[in-house]
Amino acid sequence: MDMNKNKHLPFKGLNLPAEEAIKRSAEFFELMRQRRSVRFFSDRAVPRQIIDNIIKTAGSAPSGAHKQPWSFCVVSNKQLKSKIRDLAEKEEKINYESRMSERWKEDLEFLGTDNIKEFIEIAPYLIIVFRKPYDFDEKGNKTQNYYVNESVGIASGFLITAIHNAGLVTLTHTPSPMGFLEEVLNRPKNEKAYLLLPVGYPAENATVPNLTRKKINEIAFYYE
Ligand code: IYR
Repeated sequence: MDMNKNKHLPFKGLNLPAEEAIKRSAEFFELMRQRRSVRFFSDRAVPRQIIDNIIKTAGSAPSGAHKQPWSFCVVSNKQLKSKIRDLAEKEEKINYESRMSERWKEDLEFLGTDNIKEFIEIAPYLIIVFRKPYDFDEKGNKTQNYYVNESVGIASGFLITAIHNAGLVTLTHTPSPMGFLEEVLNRPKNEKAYLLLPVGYPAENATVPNLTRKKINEIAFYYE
């Protein structure tokens, strides 16, 4: 690799002693295994600074050719949230009534979901993640982005992790087709809605499905 093509900077990393690294990795797992997708939100206010910090965290994700092919729209306006709820429910009604197969609906039964999406109005913030298949340079010429789905998926993972780390909850909501989000938020034509994340505190009486996660031996295969 020719590192002189473009100047590289020295990098040391965190450089933790093994013992410390083991402890931190175990503690981080303990934190992350408590994350759940939550569908019942409180209207308790969330400080804007937290929202800024979690989005900065999402923006630190790796991306194809470092193109950072994402935008994060933050909606707290009540009228706009109501409008988004209304449009999301219209799509979800068609999804549940005709677009989703019987098998798909059976697979979702344990979640107890339907086309009613109250959380869109109750959560103090909605973060709508957009992916950008292409961009524009300063002259307005189209530029290419790479591995956009992978990049935006990773950034969304960072975002969800940051939300949980701040003691907040979210849900990866995809009221598809999501073109209405591009229209209602007046996004440029190179932005495609990717995920809708309600962000807030859980409702006092919130519940989550009783689910278990795959064990390490079901998901990890070591070649030693
Ligand atoms: N988008 C619908 C249906 C739905 C689909 C999947 I895959 C889920 O994991 C959960 C729900 C809804 O939000 O209700």
